Amino acid sequence: MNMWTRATTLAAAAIAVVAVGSVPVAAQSSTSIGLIDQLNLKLLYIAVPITLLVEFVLLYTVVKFKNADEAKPTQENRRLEITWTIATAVILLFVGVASYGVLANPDITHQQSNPVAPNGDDVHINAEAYQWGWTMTYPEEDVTASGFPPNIVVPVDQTVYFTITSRDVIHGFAVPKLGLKQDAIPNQNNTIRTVPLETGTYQGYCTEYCGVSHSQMYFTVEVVSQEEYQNYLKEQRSGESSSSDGTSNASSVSAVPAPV
Ligand SMILES: [Cu+2]
Repeated sequence: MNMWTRATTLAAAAIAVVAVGSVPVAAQSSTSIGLIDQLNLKLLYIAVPITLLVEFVLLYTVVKFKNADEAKPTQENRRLEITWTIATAVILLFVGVASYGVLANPDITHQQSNPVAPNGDDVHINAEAYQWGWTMTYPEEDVTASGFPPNIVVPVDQTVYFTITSRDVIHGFAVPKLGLKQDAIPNQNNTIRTVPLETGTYQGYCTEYCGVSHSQMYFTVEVVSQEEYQNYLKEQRSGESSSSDGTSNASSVSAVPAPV
């Protein structure tokens, strides 16, 4: 490596550090999306310098050898070969360790069956997909999320478990802004968890093409304060007990205010 190449490499690395350093890190809306964003940023630290280095070497070669009559065969350079083998190994190891740390995190990975026994404080929601919609229930609270498409209300700063399944074909449960995504498979319960960190309304939808009304399979996740969450549960319970037909239907419990 001559002086010129060395200087170019250094410049590339410096630009990369500045570029990556100026990437704004968005506020985390949940623990899951926080982990995903952090990993993305780490991988960017690796990818940007490599991209710049390759582009600089490419341009340098094109400019330097543009008038060469014919390409000369490469001579063996053991030092260079050892360097790039070790460098590649180190980079892949870093990417592997960083990725595995996130993939294995309980806020990212899921459990096949339904062994989750949430503590008293945890919120547990069953999300059942069907052609074409979602039934969202709170099994411990005996509450069904109202609205069509349904609106799930969850408290901020508290662990929430979603147990996802399907009544018919394969669907997909996804709330991108909260970093949640999981397959909804018939006869299988996939449980994922997260801790919402910011109040607000987050759009969710089906991410597995499942028939003509696939695009209608929306739902929302509303993250509210603990107090609002308790009020929500109370309202839902009284709203459901006042419905005469007994069968709690997700679409029947709409915005009708409960009699007090
Ligand atoms: Cu679907």
